[in-house]
Amino acid sequence: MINEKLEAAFNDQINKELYSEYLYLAMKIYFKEQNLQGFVNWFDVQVQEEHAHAMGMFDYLDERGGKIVLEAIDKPEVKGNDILSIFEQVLEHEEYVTSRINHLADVADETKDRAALNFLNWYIKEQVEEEANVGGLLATLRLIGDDKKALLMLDKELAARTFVQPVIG
Ligand code: OFO
Repeated sequence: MINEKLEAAFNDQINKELYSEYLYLAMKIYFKEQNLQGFVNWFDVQVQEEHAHAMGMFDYLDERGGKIVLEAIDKPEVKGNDILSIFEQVLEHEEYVTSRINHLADVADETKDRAALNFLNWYIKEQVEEEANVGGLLATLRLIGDDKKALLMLDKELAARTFVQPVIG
């Protein structure tokens, strides 16, 4: 049986992962409007990944006999209105998610739940990858600047990204 405080922290993180899914779905709209289909595809994959992250925790909480409680998902707020500021927000958001995953791991540590800590290691590693991917993309976008041709080349590259169902835990 899972500790109540840890159960609440897992439920909170499920909500945050679903919010991430919702936020990336909202960002995808901008790229659809710009007709940048590679970016649209990148966000599609991102949306599926976030859904998988939420479901990984959902299934884990269930497996541990915890009570799953779904709260309302906040309205997604896309702050910027250009590619660079949207990706700055993506990085900022991933850094925030990292801090929440670390918090969840702290609660697992506090409650001496070694199994949960072991499970959460997957998410800790995933966040390193997420931040590195987005950070890399952001650096490329800064290099591209106003170069439309280079942007279209990047768009083509992003069209090749595919979703791979992660094996979590
Ligand atoms: Fe779930 O990793 Fe992004 O937010």
